[in-house]
Amino acid sequence: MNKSSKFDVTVPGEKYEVGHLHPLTLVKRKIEEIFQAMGFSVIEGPEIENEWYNFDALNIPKEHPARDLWDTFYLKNGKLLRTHTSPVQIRYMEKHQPPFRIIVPGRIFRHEATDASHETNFYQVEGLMVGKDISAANFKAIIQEFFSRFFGKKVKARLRPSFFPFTEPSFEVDMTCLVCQGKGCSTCLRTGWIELMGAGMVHPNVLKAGGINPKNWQGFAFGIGMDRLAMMKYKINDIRLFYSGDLRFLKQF
Ligand code: 2NL
Repeated sequence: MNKSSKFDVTVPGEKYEVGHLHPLTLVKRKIEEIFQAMGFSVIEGPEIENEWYNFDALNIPKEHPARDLWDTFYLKNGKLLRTHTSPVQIRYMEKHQPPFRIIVPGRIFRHEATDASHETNFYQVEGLMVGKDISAANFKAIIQEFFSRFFGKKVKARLRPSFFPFTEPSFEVDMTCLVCQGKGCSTCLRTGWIELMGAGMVHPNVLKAGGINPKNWQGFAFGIGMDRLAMMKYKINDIRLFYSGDLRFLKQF
């Protein structure tokens, strides 16, 4: 190199770090892609809600414990932080007549103590499909297909009876345990199944609250914790890691 030259153009440039998407963003986008391919629209709505949209319209009784201060963050103006994304579905029903199929991903809030599986701020995705003859069998087929595409393996779904005020009948939904492929292991407590979400047929009172006549229409709804899905997919054992901002965690995705 010429000694009078100021710059050595052959010296490698300085390396700088490039950021990337958060694991929850990756999971949200994957969920949206899979449901959009099955004909669902992605809808979003406000995080600050009122009691009508968050509770009353969902057939949740006035004396229900979830309304308690321990579970809901109430604001000074009588509003609250939504505890699920269901209010967005109610708002959607008010403006659209069936048939429709939507998913609603979003941030939700619960006033509770945090630990490895609980956060006060987390993410959920709910789904709602309403039509002339939509049944629980349609739900089972769609969710099984969703799980298979999301986890990239053939998995089965199983419905067990449960209760939610906004669906009747209601189910807990289990999926084949991916650690042992359903053979039974310590993760699934030897059952071969992992509980993942809740679902059911939309309660007639909820359709009515959304301005839809339950005599003409029926449908299913479901709710999944997005953090929980991400934890299953990436084998993460503490929900708080998502919100820690810890680069040692984030750099793995
Ligand atoms: C759970 C349960 C669920 C729904 C959410 C829903 C919404 C409308 C009408 C009826 Cl507008 N249902 N959402 C239904 C069943 C279960 O979530 O445990 N999620 C983690």
